[in-house]
Amino acid sequence: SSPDSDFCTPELEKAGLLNKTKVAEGGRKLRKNWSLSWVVLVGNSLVFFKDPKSQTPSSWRPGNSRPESSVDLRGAQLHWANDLSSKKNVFKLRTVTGNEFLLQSDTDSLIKEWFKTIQSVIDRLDRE
Ligand code: I3P
Repeated sequence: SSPDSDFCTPELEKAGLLNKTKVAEGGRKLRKNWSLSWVVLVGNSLVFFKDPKSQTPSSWRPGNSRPESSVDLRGAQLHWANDLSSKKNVFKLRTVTGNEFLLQSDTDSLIKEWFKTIQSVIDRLDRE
């Protein structure tokens, strides 16, 4: 990273809508609960927001920018995981803390781009 970026807002790598489900917490398996999520790749983190469109009026708040959760990509592992779902284009992200997420899109090009971009961030962190 350039010297300047250490003092500025971390670089926004990518953002978009993906289907997401958490499948493990600290290595403990969880029941799937797929939902559409607004996913933002920024700096060393993947940040998940609830899809505003899927929210009921009562759950909506002005400037609803509170992340649902955030994943540290340092030491994370990424694998295509079409064997783990009946859906197509699924990959699994596993964090060092043993949290596991499946991410999915029906659009082949879109999910390939996400995989490539997340992997490049993981690779960059591995080299640091
Ligand atoms: C799950 C739900 C998920 C499905 C999962 C089911 O049932 O249908 O969508 O995962 O399959 O168990 P429930 O809603 O009753 O929890 P996929 O869509 O990824 O296939 P699985 O148990 O084979 O993972």
